[in-house]
Amino acid sequence: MTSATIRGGPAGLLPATARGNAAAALCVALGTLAIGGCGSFSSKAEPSAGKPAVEKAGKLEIDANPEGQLAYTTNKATATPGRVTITMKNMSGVPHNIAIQQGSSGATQGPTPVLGASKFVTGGSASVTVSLKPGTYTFFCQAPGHRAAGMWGTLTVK
Ligand SMILES: [Cu+2]
Repeated sequence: MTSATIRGGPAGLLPATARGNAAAALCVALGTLAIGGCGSFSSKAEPSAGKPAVEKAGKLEIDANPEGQLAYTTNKATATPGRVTITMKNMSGVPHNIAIQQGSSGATQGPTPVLGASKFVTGGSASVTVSLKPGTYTFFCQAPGHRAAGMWGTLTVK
């Protein structure tokens, strides 16, 4: 792994940067024709930032990107301590779920326990109920590669 990482690291990063620059240049060139179409070229390693999801009466809704991007519609959620049912609507054709992990290790899973997970769904909704104490949690999709691609966010309980 280490030798592959050393050889592949810089070589693997350069094309991604080049693609990003090309995409950005294309966005500038087509700016007047494709307004709003360029946001999706932002880094895939970061979760999408939308309006934070807020728990109400024990229910929290965190939806999957409806166009099939590997992201939820927000990367932030808040809840009060206690039982919370998290529902994910996924209207895309890409199967996703939503899982809740203690702590925050970003785009990688890390060692902290996964407290619960919904079933995978496409074209509908799935939910998971967990009991949460005050603290920081991560919500993420368990489909291989999705969290690494940015399908995760931070749930703050207080
Ligand atoms: Cu997913």
